Amino acid sequence: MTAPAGGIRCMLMRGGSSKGAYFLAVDLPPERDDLLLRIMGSPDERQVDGLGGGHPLTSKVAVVAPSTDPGADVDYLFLQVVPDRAVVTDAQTCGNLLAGVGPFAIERGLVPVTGDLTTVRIRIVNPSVSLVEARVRTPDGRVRYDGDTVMAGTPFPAAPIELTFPGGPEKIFPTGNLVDELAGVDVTCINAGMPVVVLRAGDLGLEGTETPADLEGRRRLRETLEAVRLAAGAAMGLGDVRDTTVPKLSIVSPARHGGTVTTRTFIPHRVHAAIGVLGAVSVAAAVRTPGTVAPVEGGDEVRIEHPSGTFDVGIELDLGGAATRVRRSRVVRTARKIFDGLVWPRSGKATG
Ligand code: NQM
Repeated sequence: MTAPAGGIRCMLMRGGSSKGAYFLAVDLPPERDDLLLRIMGSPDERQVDGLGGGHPLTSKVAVVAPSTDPGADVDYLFLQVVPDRAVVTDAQTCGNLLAGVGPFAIERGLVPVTGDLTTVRIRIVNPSVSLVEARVRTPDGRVRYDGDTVMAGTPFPAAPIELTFPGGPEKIFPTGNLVDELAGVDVTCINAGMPVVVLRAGDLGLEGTETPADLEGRRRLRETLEAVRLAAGAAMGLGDVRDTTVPKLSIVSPARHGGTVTTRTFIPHRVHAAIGVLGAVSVAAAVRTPGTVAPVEGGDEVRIEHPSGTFDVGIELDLGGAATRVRRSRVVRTARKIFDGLVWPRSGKATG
């Protein structure tokens, strides 16, 4: 196959602490995955021949379309393009790229501006359907990206985007237990929007404050975590997770800076520079549910400490042991349009 002569319409955006390529679904052909690999520069750990930044956090794609659901304005499909392998997976969503979906939908004319603040109702279509409301600053009839909101994991301030999730999956403890022993380690398997395995740092011989590079350099630790993850995939009903990016693994320890808990999160093989959005919602639900591996008493506000700062999650739970449910959660993110134009994929075939 050769590259299309005219290029493909694409917007590059920072969404939260991640970066990705945003497309309208109508601008992508049916043989989408192979095309996305060539656009992003995969498989190549540096992704030097494409838009990807050589890390899972900067190798992401959002596909947006008008929604057929009367309760939503747009549908958001997230695709993780693995940098060093010819893999595009829809097994997870991404709450960071989600921050850019509202602005993108407004910029592409899918949602009209309604005063200083425009609410975009987004239907997340993978891995299962859920709804979220994004409140985007739109003074002067346009998306405002500039602002004063500082977000850990991103060095520069920008305009806030409030994301409100009116609920979570039916069953946030998919194994039916608050604690499971998997591959010899006590863990809490939770999914309040992102499947996460929560482990205590002390059980792994860690302090919990190690740097991402230090953790990624520990071969034995990575082997243990992968054994736990594969067992968790089966226990959480996700099947064989060898080639997918879920579940994530969050290693928790006591807060050091006045927050609720310290985290280091494998996503699942690289260590997150901060923490994912829905990953943070899952960790917040785990720490506020008595009986998990890391319960921390407190109210609806959870401050998660991570390698580059803190992440605040508002979470309202209906507590009930392993039957606990999320009533509502909310986070504040920022996003920024970096580039809008046409992207030319390399020619040839990325797979096979
Ligand atoms: O958990 C990284 C990110 C994410 C996902 C990952 C995310 C989320 O920071 O909702 O945002 O865990 O793969 O972009």
